[in-house]
Amino acid sequence: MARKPRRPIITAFERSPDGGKGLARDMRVRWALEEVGQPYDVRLVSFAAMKTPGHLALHPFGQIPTYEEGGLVLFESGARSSSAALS
Ligand SMILES: N[C@@H](CCC(=O)N[C@@H](CS)C(=O)NCC(=O)O)C(=O)O
Repeated sequence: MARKPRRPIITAFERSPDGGKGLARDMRVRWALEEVGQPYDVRLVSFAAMKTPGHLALHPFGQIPTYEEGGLVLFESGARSSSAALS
């Protein structure tokens, strides 16, 4: 039986300081994933939620974006974008 491909999840601001004009660093990851045609889901997080243990387990600086794919967790947008470009 074929396994269903895992759909990555990225995090982004629930409310961004710029009013959601796409200036936060999740844009780098979104752009890279869109370029390679990789579908993904987005989990929106509040500033308070970013500082909770649950989010800090994904991102030690309590920031966005994070990237989860199966058991893999990345928190540096440049690293994730480069990885997408090379895959
Ligand atoms: N070097 C990190 C920087 C991440 C970063 O600066 N995230 C900002 C949004 S663009 C953030 O979460 N700021 C909220 C905070 O620091 O509390 C990356 O490129 O992923």
